[in-house]
Amino acid sequence: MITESVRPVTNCRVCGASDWQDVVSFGDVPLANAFLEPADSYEDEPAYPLGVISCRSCRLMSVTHVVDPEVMYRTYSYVTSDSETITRHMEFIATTCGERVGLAAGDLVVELGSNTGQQLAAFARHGARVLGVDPARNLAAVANERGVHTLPEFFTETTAGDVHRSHGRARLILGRHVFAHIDDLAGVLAGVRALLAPDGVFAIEVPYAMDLLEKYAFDTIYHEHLSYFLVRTLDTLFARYGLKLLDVERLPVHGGSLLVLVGRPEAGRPVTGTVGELIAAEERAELGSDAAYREFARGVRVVREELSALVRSLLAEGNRVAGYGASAKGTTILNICGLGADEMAYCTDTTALKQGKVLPGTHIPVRSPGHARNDPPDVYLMLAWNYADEILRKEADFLRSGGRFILPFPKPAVISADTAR
Ligand code: DWN
Ligand code: ZN
Repeated sequence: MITESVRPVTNCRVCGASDWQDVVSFGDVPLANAFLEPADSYEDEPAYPLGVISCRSCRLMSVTHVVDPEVMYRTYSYVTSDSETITRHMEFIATTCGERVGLAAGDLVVELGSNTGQQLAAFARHGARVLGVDPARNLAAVANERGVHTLPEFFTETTAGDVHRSHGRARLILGRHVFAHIDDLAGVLAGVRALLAPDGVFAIEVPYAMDLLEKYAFDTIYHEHLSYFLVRTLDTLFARYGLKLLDVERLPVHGGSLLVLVGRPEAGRPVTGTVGELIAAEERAELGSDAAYREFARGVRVVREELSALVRSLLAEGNRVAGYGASAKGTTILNICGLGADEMAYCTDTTALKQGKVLPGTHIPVRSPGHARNDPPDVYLMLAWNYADEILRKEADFLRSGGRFILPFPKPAVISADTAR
């Protein structure tokens, strides 16, 4: 463990309480996106404690330890996917948020964690003025090259003030799969208040804790994901920091997410019925009680054991197994299930930045789809299962020639040409 870059969570970042229920603990695990160059030895590879706790007061689920964001994000390997699923989703976000905010041509849209600028490019096509803010210098450079102006910074109150002075107020501030990565929620929300137009909307997309709990999808647990939110927790959070939760929508993207719209209370935008409906569903599922999290921990133990046993039995039958998608989630699965380079031939991934490297912790080599096509395994462990439909369509030939996929959640299952949807 590298002690100077990590600190244990003490007080809840949403409500300030410190009465935590221990949920799961995975020991020391390397960072999910810290891909390595192939080497003879990986002795110095950093690993940090990984586990989840639940705040008994507001039911935020949090990782047990926070790793310095400078370590995790200044150079980043995850490039927003250009898959059909995500391309369609980004168009949906641009249309839906545009309509809900009532965006007019020339209105400013600012995105936190804007990666290489794909989402903002969709807003620009709809006529918005766009500005990205992303701490990953390598990705901000790519976004700037494609013409999406991007500041290589963390979004803080200071950054927000600078953007306000240089660009004016934003009618939409967007954070897709970045809000759950932020420790200083007070600072970021102060920045949002400083930059948001009086009738503006702050829209975020976060993994939904209900999906995590229902599917036992423990692979979404890694150091980048500091928070797993329920709607009731988000409601508490925004009220605490002078904002108002306006709308929530469950979306299938990234294995189960919430699109959350937030505004200034004084703007008088209406609150939709889905907010109360989802809070009521969370109450019905008794997500305020310790029992729900004990049940999650039990399910995680079962999936972990079954998945590991399934891969090992396929190997014992003489099959060659490889990973499909060197996702951050995949790093968690492989490390937590103890599946390494002895078990997995390689991991295929479309991201050029990842190809030729090895996965954190397990040191499984990452290969391009071209390599995978020329040297296919018998079975793929689907590590990007959130794109399962798209991948099964794309890999119809692999399935037709007898190849199989393992889908990990909610119960590990083998998919062949006969069973593929
Ligand atoms: O929150 C986060 C989410 C949104 O993105 C980040 N903390 C990190 C990242 O998580 P992830 O790596 O688990 O995300 P994805 O989008 O599920 O990653 C899929 C991986 O699989 C990418 O590396 C691309 C790859 N892929 C592939 O090789 N072939 C994906 C598809 C669809 C494919 O057909
Ligand atoms: Zn709390």
